Amino acid sequence: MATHEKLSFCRICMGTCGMVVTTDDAGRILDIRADRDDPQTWGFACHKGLRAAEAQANPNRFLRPMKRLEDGTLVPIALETALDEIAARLDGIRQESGAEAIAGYRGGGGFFTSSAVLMLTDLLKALGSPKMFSSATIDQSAKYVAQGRLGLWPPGKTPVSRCDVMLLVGTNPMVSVNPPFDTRNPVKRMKEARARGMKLIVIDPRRSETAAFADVHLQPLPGEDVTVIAGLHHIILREGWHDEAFCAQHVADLDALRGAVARFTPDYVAVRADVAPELLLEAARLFAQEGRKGFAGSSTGPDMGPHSNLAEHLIEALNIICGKLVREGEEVGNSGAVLPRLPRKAQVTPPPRWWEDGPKSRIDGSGMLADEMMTGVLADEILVPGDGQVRALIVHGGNPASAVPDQRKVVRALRSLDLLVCIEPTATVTTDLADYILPPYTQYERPDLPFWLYEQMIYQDVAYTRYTPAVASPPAGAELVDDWFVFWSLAKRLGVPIDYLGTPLDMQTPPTTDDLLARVAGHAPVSFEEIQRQERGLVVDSRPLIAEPADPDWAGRFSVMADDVRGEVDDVLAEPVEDEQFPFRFAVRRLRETFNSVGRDLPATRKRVPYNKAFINPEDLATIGAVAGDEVEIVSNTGSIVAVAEPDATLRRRVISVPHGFGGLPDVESNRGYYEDGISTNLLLNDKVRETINAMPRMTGFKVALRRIGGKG
Ligand SMILES: Nc1nc2c(c(=O)[nH]1)N[C@H]1C(S)=C(S)[C@@H](COP(=O)(O)OP(=O)(O)OC[C@H]3O[C@@H](n4cnc5c(=O)[nH]c(N)nc54)[C@H](O)[C@@H]3O)O[C@H]1N2
Ligand SMILES: Nc1nc2c(c(=O)[nH]1)N[C@H]1C(S)=C(S)[C@@H](COP(=O)(O)OP(=O)(O)OC[C@H]3O[C@@H](n4cnc5c(=O)[nH]c(N)nc54)[C@H](O)[C@@H]3O)O[C@H]1N2
Ligand code: SF4
Ligand SMILES: [Mo]
Repeated sequence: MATHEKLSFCRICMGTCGMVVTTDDAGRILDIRADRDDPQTWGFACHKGLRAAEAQANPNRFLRPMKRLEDGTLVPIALETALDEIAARLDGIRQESGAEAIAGYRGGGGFFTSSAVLMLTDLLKALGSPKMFSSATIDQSAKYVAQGRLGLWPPGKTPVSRCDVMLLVGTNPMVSVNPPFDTRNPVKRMKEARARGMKLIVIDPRRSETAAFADVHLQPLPGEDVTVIAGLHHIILREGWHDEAFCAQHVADLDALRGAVARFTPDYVAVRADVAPELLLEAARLFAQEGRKGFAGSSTGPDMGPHSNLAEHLIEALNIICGKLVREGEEVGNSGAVLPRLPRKAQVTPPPRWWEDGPKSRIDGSGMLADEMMTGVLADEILVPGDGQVRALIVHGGNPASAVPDQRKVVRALRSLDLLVCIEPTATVTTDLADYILPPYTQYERPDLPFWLYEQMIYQDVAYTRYTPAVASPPAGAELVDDWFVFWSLAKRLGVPIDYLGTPLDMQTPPTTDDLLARVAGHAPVSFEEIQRQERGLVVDSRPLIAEPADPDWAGRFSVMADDVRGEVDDVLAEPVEDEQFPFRFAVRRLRETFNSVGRDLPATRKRVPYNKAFINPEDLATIGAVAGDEVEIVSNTGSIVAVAEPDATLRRRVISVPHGFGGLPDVESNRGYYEDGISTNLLLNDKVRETINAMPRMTGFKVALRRIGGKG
């Protein structure tokens, strides 16, 4: 049989790695390799992306729509019949309990499907339900909260390639290939940046692959980012290292910030977060004084910890007080690839506090962010009786039974639903609970654009995008569905027209995936056909976009220390730091080989990572009398898990780090056990303590105890 090589790009993560995909005549993926001639990613690809052939042939893949019978067994069902039945059940629920009883959850698989990414939200809107949830609010939604309370700066931040200095807090982009670092071949770009003299400060309890590049590496206890960053503010303001002229023009309440950080002296930071005062001073000096261009950026470390909104707020406030933003006359990073190229004025849009208007959760009064409700209240929205109780959930490319704290409660909630529908390619702990499973085309089987929703949060220096056609075909006999087709078909059956990206969809004739992608790219400076023509993508507009001067009478200012923010600072100062019962802290971390719960069932991955280990500093391990391979128990105030200990000298002491995304369903006979599936770290978490505004649970930096159980069971 002949083989064919086609260019495409990987959509598992934000890396957008250019790939060469080899298929047979039937479109089966035989092989995949990184495209060395890719103009953006220069031959980079990782273990996950290189498993495309295995992923396509994964025996855990669903190849037909499935329906669960009364006795719990799953049987195939024709797509149109499944859609009829689902629509009828949604209609019944809508009539009995109102549209609010219908909810949606979008996970990573949904986010990375560019033609359909926002359409579940639009379907719910058309039905009249605000109950859209997503993985964003169990991730870094602190970034929305911080912007919403500080104010916005339209020119944005300096792209990585032009930074003199970077401060990275709780992020390991060399492995996660995630912002705030440039995601296009991050390792090579880091080496280049270091070679041209960029200074790097990293704050991470682990000497991560990213920290290994740092000039200064602070290794605080996890969960203390507020303490450490407030300490940096304290030093910078005390020494007068901030940008006074920028603050005078653009900041409303610098003195309030000064007051709020007064007690975060280097000594206080040392006692509380265990960071040496000299190192803190050096980090502050380097960030504020070394070069004008750069920024502080973060990811899950601070954004999943206690007081995550405040931590993120203080990180962004560092950029503001040091004037580390793209300034008047400077070039904006990405002027807009598929999002519109708009003029950017170097002036502050006052704090929009979006969540204060619009629908509120009946559970805790939390509002909406980016058209979504907060996933931290999803389980209660399902479980708590009353008007608006959620009875049906449509899951678009997500695995909430794995991803959402706390696992036992979420599983109970999902079980209690009248209807659970998953648009999902592979068997997961969530599909184990679903009434219907509609398997979609997987990445190489559909046309696509790169992840565009956060285009401007990815700090690249060009307005680049690319198109891929479908380069592979699904296995013979498969009946798959385009993600968007589910939403379109349900809307049609329920008689509600969908507005997609601001324009109504034809509800008689379905669009094609390319029609929808053309809509996504509707604001690009070049035509969609031109984007389609360029096999390796293109810079859609190479004219620099220069930040314009502020309007002369412009009154918008950043608010760096509003009253509610100050209240959170006081809460931090008032809370107890040590807890004798729980002397360790838990730290999130990601693995090279898996993507949350995705990919761990692939043979080559199982070989490398059969289950999730507990990473512990060797000296800590010795204090409990344990050695590598022993089972240890990790106990939090909510639950406990048992995992195999792996000594890890890159971790500071008093920290335990276990990757998430593992484990079967809890407390059921079908659970194959730790050595087959690992264990869910969400058994340690609860949704009782939630941050204000985004209801974010505490997923890192919480206190735990550790004890040895014994040898391998
Ligand atoms: N290979 C791989 N890549 C991924 C993913 C994956 O699962 N695997 N997941 C993707 C997703 S969904 C996301 S959101 C991104 C996340 O991207 P990142 O946030 O960069 O993810 P991590 O690699 O876990 O890096 C988090 C770092 O924070 C540190 N840390 C833990 N707790 C704290 C704390 O309290 N404070 C501080 N300062 N640091 C702390 C950890 O030691 C770790 O080095 O990655 C994406 N990319
Ligand atoms: N304890 C703990 N919990 C966490 C985290 C943590 O660090 N610690 N991290 C959190 C973070 S940052 C995130 S983003 C969430 C992730 O939350 P989720 O996104 O809900 O979880 P994933 O495991 O990434 O599941 C993605 C699903 O999408 C499916 N998928 C893949 N490709 C496609 C496709 O083309 N179409 C469709 N329809 N589906 C597809 C995959 O098979 C998979 O089941 O988890 C959060 N939960
Ligand atoms: S880094 Fe890996 S998972 Fe991410 S896009 Fe590249 S190959 Fe895919
Ligand atoms: Mo995430």
